[in-house]
Amino acid sequence: MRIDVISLFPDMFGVVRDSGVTGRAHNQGIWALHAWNPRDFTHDIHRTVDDRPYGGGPGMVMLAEPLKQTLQTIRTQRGTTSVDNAPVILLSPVGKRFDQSLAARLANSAGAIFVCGRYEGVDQRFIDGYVDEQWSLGDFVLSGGEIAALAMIDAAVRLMPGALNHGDSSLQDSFQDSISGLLDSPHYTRPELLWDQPVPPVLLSGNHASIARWRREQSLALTSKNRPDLLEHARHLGLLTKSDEKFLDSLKT
Ligand code: 4HQ
Repeated sequence: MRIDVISLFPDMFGVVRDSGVTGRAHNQGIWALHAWNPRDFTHDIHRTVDDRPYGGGPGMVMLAEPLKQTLQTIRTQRGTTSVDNAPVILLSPVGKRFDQSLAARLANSAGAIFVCGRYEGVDQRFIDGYVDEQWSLGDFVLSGGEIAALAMIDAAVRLMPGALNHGDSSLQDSFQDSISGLLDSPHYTRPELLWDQPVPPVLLSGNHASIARWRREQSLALTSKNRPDLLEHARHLGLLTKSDEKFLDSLKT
């Protein structure tokens, strides 16, 4: 997979290229990252990338022309023909909310070209003419699209075959389950007694059925408390057993 990003701060993408799971996957050639600065595609003495908004108002708007020039260079390098129809994705709070299914879609694709805006946003004519999709990290305002793009790249790359240490897809499965179904249960490691708090004894019992039931109940209780929307969704999909419902009932009393 090849990811291109257009950003006034291309150095920010060193984080996913060089560290952790995504860094190792990059070194293994599982994915490639190319970061482009639209300032390098300006032609005026001040290397201008923004200007004042028509109609007035605060802040500045990113110029369409340097973004278009950057995109044309990327398209030439990627090869406009054949299988490479990488979508141009703008990070924006007005976009479709990013989730695990979009991460999986990206992970299973040949890649994407992410456009990271700064200031108040991007000239709408660039969006109308060149952007295929708009994705949002969530209902909050960032200073730029970079941190949203970094989060999305991380979520996608870790799903690619070979990216995780835990070879098989077991980790991915539990993650998928926890997102589409219930929140993950708590984890414990050594020591057995820490700050006067013991590890829940069931986890030391060696009884795998009891452990599975305990984890399930922890997930149910946590999801009920923090994400009742996910619990309702899981119920709607028929993912809750009679035993689950009985346990949830017992929480109410
Ligand atoms: N932005 N999810 C870039 C965001 C955002 C989000 C605000 C995008 C600023 C210039 N991006 N503009 N939320 O808050 O993706």
